[in-house]
Amino acid sequence: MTDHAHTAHDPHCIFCKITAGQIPSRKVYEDDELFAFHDINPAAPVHFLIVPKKHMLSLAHVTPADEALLGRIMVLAPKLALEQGCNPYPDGGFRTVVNTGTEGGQEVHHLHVHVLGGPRPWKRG
Ligand code: DGP
Repeated sequence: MTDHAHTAHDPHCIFCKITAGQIPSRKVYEDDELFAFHDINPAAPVHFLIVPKKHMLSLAHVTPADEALLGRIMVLAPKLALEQGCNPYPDGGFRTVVNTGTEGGQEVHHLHVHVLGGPRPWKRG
């Protein structure tokens, strides 16, 4: 089944396997559309990823039909950041990162938003 520009599930995609429970992860959050889990290689004391369950390759592939879904990710990020132990704004806070394409540093080609936070220094950043 296809949903405009995207595929519901790519059986070869590691993040599709994670959201489907076929590969274990440390889950942070799940609803009908979104899944969040801890990064396997954390670059900060708090480092998790928020992904859409449907397979979307990257931020370069989104369409206006994705506006609500992307908005939901951005509204969810600060809520989960606090729940996962990031300190509150303004002295705490968190970083959100979306790597897009090879030159953008994207290694997993399923759209994901990194949320990083916690006391510094961080491993990267
Ligand atoms: P990016 O470079 O933006 O595509 O980041 C991909 C991130 O995904 C990277 O920080 C490591 C993480 N990652 C890759 N494979 C797995 C996995 O199997 N499980 C988890 N939890 N994270 C993964």
